[in-house]
Amino acid sequence: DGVRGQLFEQGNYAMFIHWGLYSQIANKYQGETYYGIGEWIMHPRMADIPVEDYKTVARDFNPVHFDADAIAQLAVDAGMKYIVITSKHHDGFAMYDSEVNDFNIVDATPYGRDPMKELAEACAKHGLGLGFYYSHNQDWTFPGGTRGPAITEGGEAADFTYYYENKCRPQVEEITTKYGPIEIVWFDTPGRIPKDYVEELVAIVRKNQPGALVSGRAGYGLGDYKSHGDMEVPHGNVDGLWETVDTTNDSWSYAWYDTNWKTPKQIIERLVATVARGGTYMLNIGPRGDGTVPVEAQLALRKSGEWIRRYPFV
Ligand code: JFZ
Repeated sequence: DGVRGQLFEQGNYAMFIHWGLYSQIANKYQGETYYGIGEWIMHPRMADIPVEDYKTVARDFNPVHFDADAIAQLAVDAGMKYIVITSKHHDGFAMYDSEVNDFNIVDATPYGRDPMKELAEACAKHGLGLGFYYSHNQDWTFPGGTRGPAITEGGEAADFTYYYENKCRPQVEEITTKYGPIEIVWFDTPGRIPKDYVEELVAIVRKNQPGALVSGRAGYGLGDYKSHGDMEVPHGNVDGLWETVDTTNDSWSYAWYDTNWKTPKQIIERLVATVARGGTYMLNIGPRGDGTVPVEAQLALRKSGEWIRRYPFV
């Protein structure tokens, strides 16, 4: 919890984690495989899953092999300085113990543990920073969220304000107060969210986490830095604070068929190309629904990490 911006100067290699109910589906739904980014499986262009059906997936979500300490150790071995994980993606499922909404990992699954709490503790123990991804505009399962249902469970019309006041704002309060000091709130896909809501969300982060960065994808230029297009490594120098987000394979979240793993050499090349141009490189892993991290991703991270840690350029 130092000076804002310091993170990108001192910690310009990070682990991104996409993990949620969609990891359980792994791009195979009702016997059929869908190709694309796994965390979008609900979407009409993918399996087109109705909200009520998607919610039942939580009953089988039991990531007993999730090991926060092992993931933190993997990040350390890779040479990374902090971890940013999906606290809530567009599907609306909270991967933490939310008092505000019971569509979350503690209240809606047999697992009943709070992995964000465990990860916060593991990061503190291993000297890593922690950040939370939070989908502030899109919420596909809560009434009024962008691409979400238009009516409440009681049959009343729900607009974006309904979603914002009853879920988004109070959940951003939660993720910025329940887990100790965090380094980043990674908002994404602002779409048409009204500007005053983004201003208020940024103010909440400032109040609760004065040292935390707000991602460029908060919207309206209100974030602290620029995010390049996904998986895009720039070909020239870029001014200011910026990052590139990238994947170890193709999908962000776990997809059963996705074996297009980057080699250790590719990882080092992309990291060097980014940090040499003044940026921060955040490389994603997608744990399975049972909490395990694919061994190929672990090997690529550890092998590249041997070289990265030998020459402390990040
Ligand atoms: C978003 C999400 O929709 C996606 O599921 C994933 O979480 C990714 C990291 O972020 O997708 C985007 C957002 C912005 C761009 C591309 C994909 N962009 O600006 O190029």
